[in-house]
Amino acid sequence: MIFEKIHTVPTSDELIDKAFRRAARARAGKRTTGRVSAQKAEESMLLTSANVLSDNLANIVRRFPNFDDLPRFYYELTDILVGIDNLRMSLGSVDWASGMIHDISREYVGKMRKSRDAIGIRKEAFGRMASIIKSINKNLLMLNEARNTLRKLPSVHDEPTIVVAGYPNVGKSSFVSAVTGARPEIASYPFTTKGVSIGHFFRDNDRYQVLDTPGLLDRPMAERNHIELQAITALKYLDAVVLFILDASETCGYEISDQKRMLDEVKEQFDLPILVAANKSDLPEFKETDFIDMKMSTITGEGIDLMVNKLLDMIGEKNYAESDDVEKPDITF
Ligand SMILES: Nc1nc2c(ncn2[C@@H]2O[C@H](COP(=O)(O)OP(=O)(O)OP(=O)(O)O)[C@@H](O)[C@H]2O)c(=O)[nH]1
Ligand SMILES: [Mg+2]
Repeated sequence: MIFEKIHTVPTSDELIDKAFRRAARARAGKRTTGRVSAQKAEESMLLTSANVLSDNLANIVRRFPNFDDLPRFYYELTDILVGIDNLRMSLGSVDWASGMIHDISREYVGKMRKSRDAIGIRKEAFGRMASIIKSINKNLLMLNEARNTLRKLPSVHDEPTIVVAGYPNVGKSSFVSAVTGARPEIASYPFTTKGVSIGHFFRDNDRYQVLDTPGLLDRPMAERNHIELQAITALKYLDAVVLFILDASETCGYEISDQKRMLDEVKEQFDLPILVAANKSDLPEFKETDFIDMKMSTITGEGIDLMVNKLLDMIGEKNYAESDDVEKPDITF
């Protein structure tokens, strides 16, 4: 997971404590008698605290991913959850502070060498460094909150994906289990209580990902707020096709006409290829409809293999069309 290597971001007080404790230890190590060695001890105290501070700050910045390199899906989610501009600003402040601390230590080492009051100079430097660190406390707090939020994002891989949509109880999870064989991994997803479940399967040595999105693509768009819509929209940045599952037996409790309405909304919302599957073909209540692409039953297994083949064809066609967009040979006869 991309955000896993971000460590806890310390507060100003924690950073200052750590730096000054290490400085005191550095001085203790150098303490002998005489004015020159006393000055050396103060200098080492100053340099140690400055290094601890500027290194820690630089590491905070380094451990956040470069936002321009994030897969678009994660970029969108990061923006919804914490705001990319806010993050950039906070990281910029931390980077600035790291540089300032470095400059202050240079400046005060110089002063110390020309002065008889090494302790006074060192204290003054500490005061300036501490105030720089305190001035970025709100940025540090923001980054730590962002870190805690981003770590909870699901590990959605950058690989061909089938996004499963449909009303509650239509058989979405049953389909995912039928295809992936295993119990899918459940991961939290912004603005849903149920999270997403992610399964994988292999075909001809290629790995595919199946994403079940209960609570996300299972009810009319009009019932959603702006932020939920954005969380849904992020899905379109995956290399994905959508499988819309319809319960053609209506035993899920939703009429086909309502399910059809949601299908139209999903089509409008996503610029992704959509396959419409009518599930529960094993039930006597199963109704034939004209807008479906295929029938299936996740209980008897009828139609599942054909469904998967068709979905993989759609992924292949989509990627072929996209690669075609990029290199248009200019052939004239
Ligand atoms: N008869 C029949 N029942 C099915 C079929 N597929 C799923 N079911 C049943 O329908 C119910 C709902 O199935 P789920 O796979 O949990 O549906 P879901 O879409 O994941 O539901 P939510 O997670 O609540 O959105 C379960 O009782 C399944 O056993 C099918 O092909 N035939
Ligand atoms: Mg489910």
